[in-house]
Amino acid sequence: MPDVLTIGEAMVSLRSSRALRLGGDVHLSIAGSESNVAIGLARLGHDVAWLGAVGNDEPGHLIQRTLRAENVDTTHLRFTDVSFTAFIAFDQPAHDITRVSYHRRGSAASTLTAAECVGALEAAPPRILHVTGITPALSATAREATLAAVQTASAAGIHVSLDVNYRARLWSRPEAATALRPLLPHLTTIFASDDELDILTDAPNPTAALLSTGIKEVVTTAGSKGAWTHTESGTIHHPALSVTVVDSIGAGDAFVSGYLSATLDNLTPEARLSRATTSGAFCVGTHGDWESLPTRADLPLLETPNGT
Ligand code: CKP
Ligand code: MG
Repeated sequence: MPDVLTIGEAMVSLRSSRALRLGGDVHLSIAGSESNVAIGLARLGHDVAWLGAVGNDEPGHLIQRTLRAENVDTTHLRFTDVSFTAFIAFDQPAHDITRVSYHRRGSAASTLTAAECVGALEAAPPRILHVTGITPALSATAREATLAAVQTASAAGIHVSLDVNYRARLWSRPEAATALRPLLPHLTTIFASDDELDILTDAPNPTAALLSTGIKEVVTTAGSKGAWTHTESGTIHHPALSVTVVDSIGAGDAFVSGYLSATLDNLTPEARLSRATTSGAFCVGTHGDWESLPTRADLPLLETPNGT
């Protein structure tokens, strides 16, 4: 039984230290929330598979090769000839400003189907299924695929985790609400930043309302203010670690991978938040969405500052 299956879109990423229109050197890598989480979990020693579709092109092969190198199981990676691998560009039009542009409409990942997600879950049921609110924004079939995956997993008693990850460039908040609210009855854990909860519910006390639907825990983050886990037994808070932030993109995924890792290790809610916060702190210290994610041996370096 694999520990985790994640489903989503992985893209090739181009990173420039100035405005992209000026040309010059770019750093080529991969990006994508769900594959970032998969890499984070694999680095922490878990057995994790990523499901997604990529173009039968060089970027698609870069994604496969990178995930394999990071010990992520790519059995469920599908190459398609009908569409291309998406790309994401990160450039710096001004000092300290990272601009993100997507080139993903009609991409390979938008051909994701319910049948392939359900098939993967049935062939090798994981302990946790992790999805994000990005995938249903890609296309109608990707939306159906996400819903079918969470329905199948929850019916099989699998822990289902959703990171809301609202992306204003992909859809409006009402569109996201329409697509994400039907997922709620099937979820075990929700990750959201504090300004994303109103996408999931109109209730004045969103966390209480979400817990009353049977969701076991709602984990909220607010950057440097730290993170909270809300359960029926109450709310606990964990402060953010004090580190120099170089690049915060990917921090949410790092946080999720640390949290799910500690969940797989059956740790307490406090310890889950602690590992999540530590993973997030590793991610923000350098450029790149996933490159600086910690291994298990790395965790104490930030848990006990200066590594002492
Ligand atoms: O919420 P995060 O900053 O952790 O997410 C970053 C990822 O998938 C990044 O890799 C990017 O490609 C994306 O989120 C996205 O689609 O925006
Ligand atoms: Mg996020």
